[in-house]
Amino acid sequence: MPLVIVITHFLNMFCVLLLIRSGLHILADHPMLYWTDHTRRDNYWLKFGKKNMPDNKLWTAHDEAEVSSHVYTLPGGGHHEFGLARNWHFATAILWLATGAVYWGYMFTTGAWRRLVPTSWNIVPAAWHDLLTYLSFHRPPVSAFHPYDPLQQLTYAAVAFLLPVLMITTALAMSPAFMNRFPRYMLLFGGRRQVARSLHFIGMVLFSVFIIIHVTLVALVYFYRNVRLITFGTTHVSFGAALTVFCAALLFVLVFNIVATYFTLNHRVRMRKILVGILQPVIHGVFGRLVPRKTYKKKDISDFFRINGYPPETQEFYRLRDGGYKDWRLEVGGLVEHPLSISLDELQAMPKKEQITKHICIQGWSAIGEWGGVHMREIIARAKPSKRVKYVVFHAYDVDADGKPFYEALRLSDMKDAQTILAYEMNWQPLSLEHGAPLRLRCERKLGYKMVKYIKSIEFVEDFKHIGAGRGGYREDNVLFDWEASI
Ligand SMILES: Nc1nc2c(c(=O)[nH]1)N[C@H]1C(S)=C(S)[C@@H](COP(=O)(O)O)O[C@H]1N2
Ligand SMILES: [Mo]
Repeated sequence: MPLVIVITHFLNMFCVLLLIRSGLHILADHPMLYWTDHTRRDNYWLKFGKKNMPDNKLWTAHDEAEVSSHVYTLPGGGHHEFGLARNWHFATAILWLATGAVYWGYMFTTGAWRRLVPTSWNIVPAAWHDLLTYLSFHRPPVSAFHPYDPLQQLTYAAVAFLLPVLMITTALAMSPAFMNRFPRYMLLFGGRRQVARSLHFIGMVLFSVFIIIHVTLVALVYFYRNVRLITFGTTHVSFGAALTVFCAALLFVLVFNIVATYFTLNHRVRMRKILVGILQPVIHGVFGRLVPRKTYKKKDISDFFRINGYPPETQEFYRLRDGGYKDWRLEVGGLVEHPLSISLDELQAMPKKEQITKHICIQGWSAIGEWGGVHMREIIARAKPSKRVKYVVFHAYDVDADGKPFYEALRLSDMKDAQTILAYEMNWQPLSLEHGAPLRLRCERKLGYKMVKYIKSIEFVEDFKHIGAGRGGYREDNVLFDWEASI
């Protein structure tokens, strides 16, 4: 075994373990899997949570999240650490992809792929024979391994070449930016993001089953030989030296996982800063160019649309609501030439844009709805932001128990998308209280948490460091979500 195989094998194991642990935490935040994008509370095919949402009172998708153990999941612990779980997942994915690129590069440039990818159908009966041998608790003779026996060769080929393709293709299909830009690609999954999400989960299960069987067999079948190949790539080395390296590597992985979990839970903000520092340029660089364009038909509209974020409970908002929003004004300010104060009637008199789009919540659920409103381009054209403006901040009426108002900052460039609108209508009805009355943002390249409901004002800024905790949004400040929100 050449050294690059030894090293990439180790890195792969290291990454896959982190990917599984962080992935399970992500799943715990919405522990239901579906085959349809019209996710309801009863049409999942698999559910891990025990929570059932009541019929008689308002609940949110947030209420459905489960707490996951920090032994099995990274970081685990409280509900909404899962923003950090996502950051771990994506940062690890980058290392895993790089490892895979080196491994595949080596395999295909040297012809080593021939050791794995079968070139004759004879391998099938041979693998079957192998399987029967293992099932009868025997092992094939050592001469059958050159370097792998047929059953090993077949499974390794699947795990090294097919499973990663499944994981990568399904991962891409879950990004709102990617999904909305490449509707044809989505046809691979019947146009459904939840199919990709479910297959991504099944791929993880296959990986896990493989790991369990693989590790068991490595330990039971010619361990003396295996441990030398795993560590030094050769059998011409002492067993003691091989075992030492082997144990040291495992210890490193174990300690890394413990430290990573501990550090993430106890230094959440610093951990976010490190991970987002790695991720943001990559995510913006790759997904930031994808201009959304997918729209749906009237018949595609979901009959059920989850809610996230309760309606504001302030006297100020009650007064506006009870007055039918007659006194509500959209205040537009910040670094603009023309500050605006627009009533709902005035907004409704402006050119109307309608779109039927798919909503993706960071937690995992989805739904399709019609949105009618005013193009953000229209507001920008009237307010005339200064050249210095880089971000647009949407301030909302809802305030949490600590008195912190909801807000989110987005790039000015995202506001220019054809699908970025201020919606006062959903499914051809005035926007309901639950879904963000009187006005909410739709920016279809983003995850749901960027689409601020109950809008109070819009502020054009050069930087958002002075707002809230300075991380560019309420969710970023309080539950440490990433800022880009396009994957
Ligand atoms: N003002 C405000 N806007 C908000 C939220 C919120 O809590 N407050 N939640 C966000 C999240 S996480 C999602 S998924 C969507 C949900 O929109 P919906 O409730 O209309 O389904 O709104 C977003 N906008
Ligand atoms: Mo969300």
